[in-house]
Amino acid sequence: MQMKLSIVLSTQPAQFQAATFMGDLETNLARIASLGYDGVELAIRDPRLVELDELERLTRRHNLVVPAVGTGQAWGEEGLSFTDPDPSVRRAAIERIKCHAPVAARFKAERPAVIIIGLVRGIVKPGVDHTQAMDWLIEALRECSLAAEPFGIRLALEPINRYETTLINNVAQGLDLIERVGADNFGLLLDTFHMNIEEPSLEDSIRRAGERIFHFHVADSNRWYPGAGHLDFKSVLKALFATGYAGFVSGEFMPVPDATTGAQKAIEYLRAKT
Ligand code: LER
Ligand code: MN
Repeated sequence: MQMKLSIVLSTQPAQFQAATFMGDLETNLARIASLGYDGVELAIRDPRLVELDELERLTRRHNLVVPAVGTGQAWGEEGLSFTDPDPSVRRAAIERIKCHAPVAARFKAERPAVIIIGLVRGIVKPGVDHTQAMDWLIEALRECSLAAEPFGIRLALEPINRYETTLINNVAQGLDLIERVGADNFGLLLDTFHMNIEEPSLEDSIRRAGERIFHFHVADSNRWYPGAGHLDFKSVLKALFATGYAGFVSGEFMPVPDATTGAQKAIEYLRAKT
């Protein structure tokens, strides 16, 4: 069976460098579909600020599955996080993630859609004890996983490299966190760019994460489109599918030389690898 491919589209302006597509939704969704992608991963900072009916209409018109909704811009643009020392910021972050559940559930999806927990987990601010931050994180994840469950939605925390956060950088820490959160609908999103920095072996870590891999991001070692760097995608994808992973492989890379060219090169390269 052919691998299912999606690509990140930011629904609102953002500073995040690896939001591959950004800007006019209609044009970008048409372009993503015409390049041959099966789905689109929607980065939504605040669902209340997006025309959801229109977004849903457009994704369906282009027959694009929405396997995952990204939330990192709530951190990037507004500073919301599960581990901020200010309880009102933590509460706002939790409420924001909870309000993504009915949103993620309304789009076309082939499997339970995923809400991505990226940098909204926080980075452990100066003066905050790491153990305390972990406790806040676990509490927040329990509450959000429970709230997402009735919608049939799963949460996927992304181990993110050490230059972006001090909380959960690798798969081993992610699996530990899963144990502590103790919710069936809580798992991991693995991203080859971060893994290349943090994991001793991408393939071993993929095998270790196994059925807890709920979503998968691809970018090459330089965070350009797969094929532009030195990662061995044939081997990485073989390991991923050997775990039984049946979800989407989602392109999240810098728009180099531009979003369309990068997306086109990525799909050609990845299709040739499986
Ligand atoms: C988001 O998916 C990601 O990979 C992070 O680098 C966000 O900063
Ligand atoms: Mn990512």
